[in-house]
Amino acid sequence: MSAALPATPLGSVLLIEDQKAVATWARQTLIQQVGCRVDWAPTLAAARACLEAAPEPYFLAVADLNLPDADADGVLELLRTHKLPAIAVTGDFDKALRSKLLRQGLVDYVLKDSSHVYRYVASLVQRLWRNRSQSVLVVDDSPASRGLVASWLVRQGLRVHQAGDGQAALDCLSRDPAIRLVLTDRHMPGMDGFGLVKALRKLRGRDRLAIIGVSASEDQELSARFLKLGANDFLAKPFSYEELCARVHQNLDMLDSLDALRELASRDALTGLYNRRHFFAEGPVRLGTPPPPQEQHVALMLDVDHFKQVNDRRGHAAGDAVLRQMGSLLSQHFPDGLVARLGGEEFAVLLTGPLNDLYRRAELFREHFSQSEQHNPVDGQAFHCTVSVGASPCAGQDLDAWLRAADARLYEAKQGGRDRVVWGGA
Ligand code: GH3
Ligand code: MG
Repeated sequence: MSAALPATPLGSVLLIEDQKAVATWARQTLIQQVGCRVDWAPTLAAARACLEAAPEPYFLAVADLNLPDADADGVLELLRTHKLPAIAVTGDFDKALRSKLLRQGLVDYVLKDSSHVYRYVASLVQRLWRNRSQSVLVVDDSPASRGLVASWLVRQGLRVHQAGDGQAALDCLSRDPAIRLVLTDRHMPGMDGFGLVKALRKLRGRDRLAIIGVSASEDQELSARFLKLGANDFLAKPFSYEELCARVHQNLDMLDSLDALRELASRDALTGLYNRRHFFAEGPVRLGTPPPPQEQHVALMLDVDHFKQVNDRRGHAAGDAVLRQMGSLLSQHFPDGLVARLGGEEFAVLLTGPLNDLYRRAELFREHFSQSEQHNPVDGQAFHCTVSVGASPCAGQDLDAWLRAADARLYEAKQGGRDRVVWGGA
């Protein structure tokens, strides 16, 4: 379980656009909103040069289809040759162009009809980047329609599983618990779409798994029943590529937003460590998992020594810097632990391993913290702090009793002169 917020490195986008002002605007929006690298090519020749010189393949192209040295066919040909997924941004649009773009396997197209266009493109780029790590499941007994929907979703960069009936879908979900969205047809042999929605909802709520019901449009009762049984959304057959993408993206966006909210609610803003709430929600899960043979669960309670003096003598900002340093060292030393700031200058870590190992690691952490230089961000002065640690192996299934034992050892460490680890049971 990682203790600090994960960073997501983003890929590079090739922006093909001949008008400098538009390209500048598009580039800025992509960088600010998505955080990706953007290379700009004003002509087809420049785009070809970028593609040949790029140290790593581009993740996506955002391409204007009318360039001084090429028309739409030329641009599409280059993208196809380099197998580069692309979003077309175009001013002229008609039915023929739409079917040509979709036939050529473009990920999407956007109409250049407002100043918001690149904000929309940026949100699409962000979605497509996230899709690379998202699994979805298409459930339909017709291999032809299942295959078509699956191929459209693959074009969106998603990892796609397929199943021919409800039972096969449940088996697939147990093999890949990372599946985030299920698109299910109504009529199937064995367990049908309604049965599948019911079974899925017993496993996961609407905030963890999105379900889109699919069926023929004439029967309005079908959509109502899908939704009442717990589906998040409904698609009436026949649907277009664009309609499918919009629904799938909306549902995945909703799940991502909920994940981000959950993540925010479980973190301490100052240190980035988990907060007290998350610690007490996850602690019992750890406690309930028996340790491997020869290993034990151990709780560490840690408290910065004479921390009030740091605040009083050097100011609150210096105190905050110490707490941030504590957070960063704890994450470094205990990436396998449940690490949290319980409040103020009090931290806790739940670890699992051979006792001798954990004892050594706790000592090593204490030593590293005492030796590391703290910096006052206001006057730049360097100073040192120490930390006291109480460590207690787990004896039973009561998290509070376990933590009380570690806290009693922490008290002994303070009484014994601070800057030490005291180890022992209740
Ligand atoms: P001991 O060695 O016995 O642990 O003494 P101490 O001074 O560290 O402990 P005490 O409980 O007396 O003081 C803790 C101080 O931590 C008091 C409080 O103002 C300060 N504190 C709590 N939260 C924060 C914070 O977020 N930032 C800063 N800068 N100070 C904080
Ligand atoms: Mg203290």
